[in-house]
Amino acid sequence: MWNEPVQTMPREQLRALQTERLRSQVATLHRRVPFYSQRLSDAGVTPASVTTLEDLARLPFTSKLDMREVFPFGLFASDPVDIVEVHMSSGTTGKPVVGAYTRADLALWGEVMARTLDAGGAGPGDIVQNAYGYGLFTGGVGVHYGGTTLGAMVLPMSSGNSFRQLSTLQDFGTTVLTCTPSYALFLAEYASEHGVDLPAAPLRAGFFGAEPWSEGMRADIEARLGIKAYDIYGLTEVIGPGVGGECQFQDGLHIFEDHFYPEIIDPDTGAVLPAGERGELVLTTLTRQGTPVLRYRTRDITYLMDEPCPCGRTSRRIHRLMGRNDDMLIIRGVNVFPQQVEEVLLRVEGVEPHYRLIVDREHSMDSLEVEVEMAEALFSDEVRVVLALERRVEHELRVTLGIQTTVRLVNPKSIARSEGKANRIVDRRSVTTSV
Ligand code: DLL
Repeated sequence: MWNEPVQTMPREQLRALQTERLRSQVATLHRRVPFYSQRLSDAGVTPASVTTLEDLARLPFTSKLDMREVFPFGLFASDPVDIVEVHMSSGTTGKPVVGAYTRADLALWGEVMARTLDAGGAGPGDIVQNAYGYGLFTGGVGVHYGGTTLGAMVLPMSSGNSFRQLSTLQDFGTTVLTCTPSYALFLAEYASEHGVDLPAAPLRAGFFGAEPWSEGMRADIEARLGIKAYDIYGLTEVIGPGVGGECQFQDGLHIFEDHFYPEIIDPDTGAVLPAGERGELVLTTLTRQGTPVLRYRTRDITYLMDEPCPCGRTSRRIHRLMGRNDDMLIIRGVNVFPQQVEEVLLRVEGVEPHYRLIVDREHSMDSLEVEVEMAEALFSDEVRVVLALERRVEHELRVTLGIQTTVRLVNPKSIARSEGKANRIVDRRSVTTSV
């Protein structure tokens, strides 16, 4: 096991380590990040009063919205000169969320991702085909650091280009595939269309995450690719992938608790819930330097599993993610908020901000169709004008969201108005319901 002494540390010792690290992290945040010193003093907490892990419950939460307000540098706890890498993902509206890494943070990322891959049996001698996107998204680079730290051979493919993915897989005899679960299924279909027998290939394991998937989808991926499919979890705000992952027993994701402290809360009251009770996952970083977070509300729904795991790791696990309690959609691994779509529609002349988002899965790949009302003035116009406007909105959406959509203009006032909460999302993928 990678870093076995740490991963199998007796719980009491682990708690002592977490306590010491929490105290030091709170002191750093108080000293170095005005946003947090203000929040702590608003909550009447001094760093010296934080002496146990239970004290965490008195500390304020951090939300995605907070991050937006202090974009881009407001949560940096290190000198900008010590930051060597930055990643970003979509925020609720307008501004993205920023994660900044010092050299020590990159080493930490490599360490926790090495643990993630090792937990599913990957190691030196493996050929890891990394088809998560490289760039501002944390998936590609995070898995990459884990693979090289572990001593595997990493093929930095990035996402897309299925023809090349498949030929590389065959030419190199790839043994481990890393990508979103929907892309894994897409690749399986693509392979069978091209007469490639993946179960007969050397491929034996895959590490999938960045979007919701179900046990049913796991069974499908395992059968069609002839591999073991492991669930891996993480988020930009905390580090990227590497917050936790499944071991060979595939029963819950081990959280790397010596670096990331998990709590489950009641999303309405904020009260901390005991193991086994379903609620919102809240994470506190214990060792991050660049952008540490205190009680970050992930919006992800799950529960904590504190029974010992037969693998010997002493960390607590979370159940496979069971959905989110906000309206963030994840489309082909990219986070999309309806508000971002709305902002684009408000900007473009000729359309009204009355819309529906129809999410579907075609050939295992997510698609997003945006139905939007055209303005009255345009209603009588020629088809040519309407088509040009559809392409224009698609272009604007691609620039803002980073994904291709299909825009369909509909008649003015044809989208049902709602008297309460607008229900603008039709998600036909329904993978989150069958966990
Ligand atoms: O998706 C980090 C990542 C990359 C994780 C590659 C795993 C593999 P973000 O783009 O910030 O970071 O999106 C984070 O994605 O809050 C969850 O809602 C969702 N998510 C991530 N992993 C899983 C998973 C990356 N295994 C958001 N199951 C999170 C379900 C997941 N949802």
